[in-house]
Amino acid sequence: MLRSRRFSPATAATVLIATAVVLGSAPASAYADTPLPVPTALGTSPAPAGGASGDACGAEAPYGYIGLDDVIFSATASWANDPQAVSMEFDVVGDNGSAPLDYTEPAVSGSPASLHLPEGDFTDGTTYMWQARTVDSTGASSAWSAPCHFIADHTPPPQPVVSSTDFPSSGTGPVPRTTGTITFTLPGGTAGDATRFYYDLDGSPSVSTGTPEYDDISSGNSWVPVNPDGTATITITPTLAASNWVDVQTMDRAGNISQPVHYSFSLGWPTPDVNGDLNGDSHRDLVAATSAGTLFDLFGNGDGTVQPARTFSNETTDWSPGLIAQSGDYNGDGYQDILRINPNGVVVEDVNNGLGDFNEEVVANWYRADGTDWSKTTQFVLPGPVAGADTSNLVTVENNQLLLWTAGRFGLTDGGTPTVLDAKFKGWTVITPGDVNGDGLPDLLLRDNANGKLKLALGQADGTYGAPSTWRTVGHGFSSKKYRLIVSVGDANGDGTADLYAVTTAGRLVFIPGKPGNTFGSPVTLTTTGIDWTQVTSLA
Ligand SMILES: [Ca+2]
Ligand SMILES: [Ca+2]
Ligand SMILES: [Ca+2]
Ligand SMILES: [Ca+2]
Repeated sequence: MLRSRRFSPATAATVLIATAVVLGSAPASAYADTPLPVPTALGTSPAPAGGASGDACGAEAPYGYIGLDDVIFSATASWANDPQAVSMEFDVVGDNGSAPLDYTEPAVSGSPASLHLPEGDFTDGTTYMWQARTVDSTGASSAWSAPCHFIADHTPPPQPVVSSTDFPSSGTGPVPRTTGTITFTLPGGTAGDATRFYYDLDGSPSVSTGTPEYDDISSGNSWVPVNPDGTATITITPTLAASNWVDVQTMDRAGNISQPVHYSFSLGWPTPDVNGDLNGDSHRDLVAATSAGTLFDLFGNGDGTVQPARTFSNETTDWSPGLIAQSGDYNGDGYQDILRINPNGVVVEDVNNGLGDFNEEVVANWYRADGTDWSKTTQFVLPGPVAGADTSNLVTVENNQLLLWTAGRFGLTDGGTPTVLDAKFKGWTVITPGDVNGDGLPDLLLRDNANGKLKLALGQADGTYGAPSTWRTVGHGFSSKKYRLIVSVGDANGDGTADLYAVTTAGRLVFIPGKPGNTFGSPVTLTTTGIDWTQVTSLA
């Protein structure tokens, strides 16, 4: 009779509740030939941390911890049909004698049903057991699920003391780009329940105020595990001149974090890097942008060879569409920067942090007098500073004209109108070897793409280069059929002559050493760069 589909729902509910009381167990549904389903896949968000099972339920002791945060309980059940609106009942019971938290939430067959309770519903140090069951509108219910557990931990961990002999908090430390250590120490000589120190070097100051929150850690921060004695040591390479800082917060097993500690230290000023050196080791380096949008650094070894190409994961710029050029420090911090024509046809400055990491882009004042942009530029190079200067004039090719733009740290000068160096530059490539004749003025190499001749144009005191008729042939065999890309970063092997790097049409990077008298030696293939040179679209 209890399972009759013609039975009155109201009567059935009454009978079922009475039966449940009498029998002390959950009755079957009045409307299905099978009992209501027992929920499975129980879990909380956040999941309990630091417990035995490591799952989201906490089935077995020792139970895990949930910190200062709201808790979302979820459970799933499936049923064939739903004539009487099956829903999910959650029952959460603390071991501190407080009233159970019992709520019934809507449910959909096969999908998680959830209950969201605020962090204020939970008491620090209390162990909670919770279960779920399905119920329908007749009052019928399934058996309870197997119990889940967690312990509420609302006590944030202590702040660490920050110390460093390499980077002392008073006085002036070493020069930027010195690698050294900083130590975090918790009071009492023990980790307690602290698990991690989150830290950020020279980042935005942490915004935590008042009660520390569970999830205030910025996603970009690094972390180290806390040793049993409550300490951890990090190794860093700060790059800013003068003022640097580290922000650190302790995290405990439940995910609670301490208030931040702000540790500031002062460094000296870097000696400005030479042109072409992107990482401060005095060796000339290359940068290569690919069609996939990646920028690779190829740090020179000082002998013309380069190290395997490397990228920096924090560079989010899409480098694929634009031309890049290097030579000059455009923000005055002593580190060599990159200029780039971005996809909008705008010249931007990509700021080097001193390690070859260009993660900050500045839209500066590279405005042309006629109001047009740089989208028609087909070649884009920086010849290098006049001796004693930080920044370089700009040379471009546009409409088959070789153009000189006088420029400084803050962009184009002289009103943003170019000087035409050669009005018939079709089929030529401009290369920037720096000052090859030692007069302090940067010179140019010009390649005839078809016949492979290299010509030298000496820089003049007024910044120009003399008419093409004065360019002197200094090399042969450099045709574009052989070398798809060809550049110079000056003297890469330290013998006093400007050298060349080229990408062959077969997809290899070669080093071509300069020889006395402005001639060139045999190309040397560099085989250990680790990148596909057929994908490189711009080299500088
Ligand atoms: Ca270097
Ligand atoms: Ca710079
Ligand atoms: Ca010169
Ligand atoms: Ca050389």
